[in-house]
Amino acid sequence: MEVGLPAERLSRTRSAPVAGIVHLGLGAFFRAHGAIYTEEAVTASGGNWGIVGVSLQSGTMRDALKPQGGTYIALELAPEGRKPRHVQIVSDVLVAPEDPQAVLELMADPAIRIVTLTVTEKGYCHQPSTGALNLSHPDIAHDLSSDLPVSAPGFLVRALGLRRARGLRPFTVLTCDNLPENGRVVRGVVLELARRIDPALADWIAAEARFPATMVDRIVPATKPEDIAEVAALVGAQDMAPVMHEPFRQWVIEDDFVDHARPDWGAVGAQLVKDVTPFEHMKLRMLNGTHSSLAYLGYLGGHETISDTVADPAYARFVKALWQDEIIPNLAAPEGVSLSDYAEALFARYANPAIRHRTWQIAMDGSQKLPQRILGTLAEAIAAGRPCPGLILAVAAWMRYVGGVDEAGQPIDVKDPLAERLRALSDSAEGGADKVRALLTLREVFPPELAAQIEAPLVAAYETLVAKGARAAVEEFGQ
Ligand code: CS2
Repeated sequence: MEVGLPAERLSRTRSAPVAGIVHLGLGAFFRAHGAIYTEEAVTASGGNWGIVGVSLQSGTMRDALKPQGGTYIALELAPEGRKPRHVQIVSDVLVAPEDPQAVLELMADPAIRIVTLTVTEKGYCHQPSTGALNLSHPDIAHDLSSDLPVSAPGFLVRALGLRRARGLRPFTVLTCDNLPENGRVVRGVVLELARRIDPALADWIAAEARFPATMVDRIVPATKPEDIAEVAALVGAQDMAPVMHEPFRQWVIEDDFVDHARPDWGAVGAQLVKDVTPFEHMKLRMLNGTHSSLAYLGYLGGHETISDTVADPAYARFVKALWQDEIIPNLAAPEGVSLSDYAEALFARYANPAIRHRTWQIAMDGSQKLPQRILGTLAEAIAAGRPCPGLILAVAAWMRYVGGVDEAGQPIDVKDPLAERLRALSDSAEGGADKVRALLTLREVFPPELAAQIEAPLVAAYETLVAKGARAAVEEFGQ
């Protein structure tokens, strides 16, 4: 018996608009970002832009949201206080593995004009270092031979195939994942898969569908059991799937939609632009690049969250040096943006003590994140003759982390699609230098030229981490 929780369940107080959007991968991030922008856009300007969510893996989200009519609380966490909002734009949730045909029929419904996605980096089934579809991925192998798909690219291709067969217009595919040129990546994997299934379908998609790029930003830590209790106490009803988020949000969208059909996101603060690339690079390298660096070095140094990590003066100095000395000099600012101001604002966001964003959570899936977050900056810096010792230390910390044992000799729960291979590579060698060399052979992550260029400083950084520990290495950094 849970004590102190209200018995009443959260419930819908107004109907959702007719659905015009299907969202694949209904996790916390989209519910705290794209869903809220969409609800506000409909309130501001109208339109049939209700959202039906699809879970590609399990029924957990559907089981939590259905009894609440698809609604949930988004709790804004600012240093000065909390602000709940009852989000009601999601009308239904389907679970793809239970009934893939129902998901395809939904995506082929003429009322659906946009399919948005947050399936994480690994959900695109591409090679992170090249962007090409990974044909040996088991889900892709499955989707090539079955018309009931399991992967996100598979659902997009088969649903577009149904629309073509029925004489309908395609939908716009709007990716909201943290990948550089994310529109081009999703277009690439969809076309490659379609071409192998039906070349005429691929031609039609290439000519008629649209894959705008986006830059998405809001810090949304995974919901914890204590958050559920906090929200219940605050709103007086039980919500089994609330989302916790910071006040800041940004959404930059390439304005290229099939038949110009989209919600009026521009009315509620989204930026609709011709070229998203400079915004994506800025965000991925300055925010996500330092997030990952702080995650590995912070975790190894014994810090549980990002705000704890940057409250440690050694790490605060370190992250500021990463921005000023290593990342900004290799970045072209989007028009009208000051990168130093952006860095300052990022620091304040990281320091927000109300956001408990675990270093362990951000450390997940590093093999899929490192290339666009850190290695791109490194490659360009080396080409320009600028060393980046801080980013090298961060990559070394990732190598320590995926070795699976922390500085106190305790196991690390490494979550990564390549976790087993990473551990095997690390374990295949005895000393630090050989471990680094073994991990550098991972072609999914490190292009050969870059691997050769960073090997020596990486070995040195790794050995420092082993000898002194992450906190001391960060403390000594730059002195
Ligand atoms: C984080 C991101 O988990 C992670 O890897 O770096 O989720 C980050 O919080 C968001 O991209 C912020 O917009």
